[in-house]
Amino acid sequence: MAQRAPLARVRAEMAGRALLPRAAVVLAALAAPLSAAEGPARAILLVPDLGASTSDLRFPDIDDEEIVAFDPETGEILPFLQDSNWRSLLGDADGDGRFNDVPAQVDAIAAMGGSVSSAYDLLYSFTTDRTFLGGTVARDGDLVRLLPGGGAEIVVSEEDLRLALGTSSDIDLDAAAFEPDGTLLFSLDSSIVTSSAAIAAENGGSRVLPDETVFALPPAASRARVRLRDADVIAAVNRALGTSYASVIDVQGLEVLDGGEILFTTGIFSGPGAGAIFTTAGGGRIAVAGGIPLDGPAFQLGSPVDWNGLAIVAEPLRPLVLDTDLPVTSRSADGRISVRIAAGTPGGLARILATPVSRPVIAPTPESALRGTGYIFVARTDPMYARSLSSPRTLLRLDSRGDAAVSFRLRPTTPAITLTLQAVDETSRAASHGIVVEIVP
Ligand SMILES: [Ca+2]
Ligand SMILES: [Ca+2]
Ligand SMILES: [Ca+2]
Ligand SMILES: [Ca+2]
Repeated sequence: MAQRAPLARVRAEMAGRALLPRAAVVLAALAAPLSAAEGPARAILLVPDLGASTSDLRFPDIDDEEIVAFDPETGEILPFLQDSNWRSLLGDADGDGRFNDVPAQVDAIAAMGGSVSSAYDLLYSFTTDRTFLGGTVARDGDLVRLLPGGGAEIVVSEEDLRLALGTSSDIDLDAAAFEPDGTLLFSLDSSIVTSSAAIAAENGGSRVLPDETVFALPPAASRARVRLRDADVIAAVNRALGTSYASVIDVQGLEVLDGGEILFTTGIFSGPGAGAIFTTAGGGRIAVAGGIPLDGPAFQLGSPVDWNGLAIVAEPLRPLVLDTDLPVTSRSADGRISVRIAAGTPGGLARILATPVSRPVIAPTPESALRGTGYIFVARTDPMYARSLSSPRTLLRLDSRGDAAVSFRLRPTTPAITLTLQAVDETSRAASHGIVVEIVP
């Protein structure tokens, strides 16, 4: 159980960091009722399974390694972490000179308490094993935290989960959430067979545990418990929908509220329940937040979808978005770097910062004067930083939605270079995540 000490430390670090600048907001949210039925508006973070399209034309496509933030008060859905942001966060992890080491797919996210404002405030599981800068190998059954500078720390390991489940099967974690006392709730992406008589007894006598099963692992425990059997999950969904599904395919996203109510997403990708967030409250319902039932239509989805990851945080989140369609841009012909900003202050100004990024990726700097992510992802020591701070070309007027788009033309003499760009809202001082653009000959 070697992960117990790191888990406690990580929880304290992440909750403490989040509480410092926003204590009043967080404490107010914690004091509010925490029932999903009548709870306060809060940010809901979601990872699509196999990609999704939304009818919000600002960001019509979401890939399955990307995370979106849904605001139940406004119904707005915005990218929280995109492909281009992963390039900035992870750098050139495999050392081939390219900043293209984006994870194939994220299959679990978990919030650790407190607020979430940057990618460093979540834990992740991936669908494949991957190696981070610094050499840390995250297995698909691990739950990891990202470290500034491109590294990662394994917070809960696949091996410890496998031992706690009493199985010799290879496991892949695909849903995770933490109760206030640090108990990990989790689910796996395929069925396993346990050799633990105690776990089998909790599972109605069967040693086979399907991928809808929700397990619980308390902080000091060496054995996992069955929190929800697959039959419990299927019954909750059928009660919520009035259906008679024999299967919900998979439990793919988990969150738990302070009262013990469990929210979950399933592998149902079409028909009733597709794209819904369910709650165990009342024996099974579609969760409600800000007065909105969290079914597929709530998310303005343009196509049937299911959610592969779920995390709910205690305060609204409106990430300042910086995005590019072309993370790899040729300087030949009429090459351009085109970027767009979204969700800034309507009618305000936003600054685009840009510098070359070194290999490996630079460590971002925490900047106490900034809101949003709270980090500077560009290289402040580079001369280009000062120029981007003062150039009239990098100051953009935002429209009535807080959006702007700009295109920089590349001269044929522009060297092959990798740039990091970041947006800062001049009014709110919110900072976006960084993006990376590779300029190639
Ligand atoms: Ca690479
Ligand atoms: Ca996984
Ligand atoms: Ca595995
Ligand atoms: Ca599962």
